[in-house]
Amino acid sequence: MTIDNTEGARAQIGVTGLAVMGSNIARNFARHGHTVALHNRSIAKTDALIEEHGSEGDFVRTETIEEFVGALQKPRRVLIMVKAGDPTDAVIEELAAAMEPGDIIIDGGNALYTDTIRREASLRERGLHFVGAGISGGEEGALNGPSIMPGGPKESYAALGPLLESIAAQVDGTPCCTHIGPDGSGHFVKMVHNGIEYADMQLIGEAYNLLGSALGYDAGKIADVFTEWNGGDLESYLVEITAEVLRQKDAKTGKPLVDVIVDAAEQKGTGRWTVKSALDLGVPVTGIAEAVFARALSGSREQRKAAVGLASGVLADKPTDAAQFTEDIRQALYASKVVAYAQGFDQIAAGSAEYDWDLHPADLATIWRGGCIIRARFLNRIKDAYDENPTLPSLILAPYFRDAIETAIDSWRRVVSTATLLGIPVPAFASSLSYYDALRAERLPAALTQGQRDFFGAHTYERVDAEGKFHTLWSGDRSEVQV
Ligand code: NBP
Repeated sequence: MTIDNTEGARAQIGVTGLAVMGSNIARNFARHGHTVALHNRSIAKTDALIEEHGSEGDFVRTETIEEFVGALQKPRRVLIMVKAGDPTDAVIEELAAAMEPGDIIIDGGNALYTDTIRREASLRERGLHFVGAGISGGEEGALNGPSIMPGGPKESYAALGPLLESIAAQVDGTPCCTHIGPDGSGHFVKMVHNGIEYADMQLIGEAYNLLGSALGYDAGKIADVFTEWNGGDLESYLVEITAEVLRQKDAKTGKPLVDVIVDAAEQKGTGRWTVKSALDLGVPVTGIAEAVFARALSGSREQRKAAVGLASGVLADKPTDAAQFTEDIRQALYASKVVAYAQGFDQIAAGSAEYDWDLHPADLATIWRGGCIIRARFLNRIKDAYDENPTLPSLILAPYFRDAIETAIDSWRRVVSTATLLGIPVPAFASSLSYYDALRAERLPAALTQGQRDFFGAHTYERVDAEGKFHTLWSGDRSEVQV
């Protein structure tokens, strides 16, 4: 049932799901002069928001879905900010029953993009617009300006875009929000964004570990290194907060907080989703995969406890030139980060081709420059690279990044080899370097793989000097036949 109370239908946007993300986004809308209808399954969160922040703007308190929908101007725009998964389906169903054709439902939760594709198709059949919007920036971003990645029907963006752009982060006068593409594309790029975030955090973690384990720096000194790095090419939100976390003292013990935090990293699943999707698409996202596995290994606490004391073999001496090794680590971090982003953008290109989304990498680099967790100075360089050549075969081949890696390559090799000789794990640094070496190799051992596959499974191979598929009669006279 729809209650169309025209007099009362004054809200430009409705937000349902008023936990931390939803209430901060609702406040952000209100602070930008929009009238916001509020709804939450349990009324307590709605009332708490109005009591604590009601003075920040124009809110409409509603209790039932019908009241909520009736409070909205047409076309009605409702942002769902509930727990991803079944709760989202339940809320969509309730809303869809109360809404009319042409209305817009936006899911701002961390939905799996295939769920978004399914939901969009089903709501389209009912005449409703469904927008799967990736939102990055955590609680703080939601309140003060997130990066927003809305997918879905382009025509709904005309009614929705200006609202979302008004609350998004702004960089150089450009909002960190743009229409991404059809159906699940917004949540897909948000997923890859999170995957890149995993890789970035793992690389920073490896740099921190090297500074501590190879150079003997304490947390405070490592914080200073990160602060210095943040003044250069590595300038980014994650590098900035790394210094802050490392500088934090534990009130109870007086030690650096990081030294009393259990070293087992948790994950909510978007990194894992990114890797699963990359496996399906056949895209090597080695940096992201290593980051997901590194978190899993860190969390295997019983196994790790049992393995402490295993032989390290003879270890090399620690580097004597601390300044040089610190610079080597900085270079290795930058080069590995370029690889992680290159792989993430490859996955976006593959997803775009698979689902016919026509995604624009330069647009993504633009809206990731502010508001989101991976915001970084070098996203400007990525935007420039794709503006110059939208069909770059790999980000690594853009002149700017090619030069950056050429500058970093000797340092990168020294870091990976030194870490190995010192017994310090650097899975993301090492796999990124191996990826780079494999990408630039003229010949790969895949020729042998093809020979083996033909031997045991008659899977055939191609020749470097002739067209077609070939098979060697391995269990016969070993002559070759064309198939
Ligand atoms: P949560 O993910 O903790 O979800 C809590 C909200 O979901 C509450 O409003 C709760 O209502 C509602 N809800 C649940 Br649980 N089951 C429901 C159901 N069956 N029907 C209706 N409502 C239901 O909140 P959050 O951390 O604010 O995140 C919201 C969304 O934003 C999630 O999808 C999350 O993945 C995504 N996200 C979070 C972040 C972040 O940094 N936290 C960043 C980006 C995106 P109740 O009050 O009645 O229990």
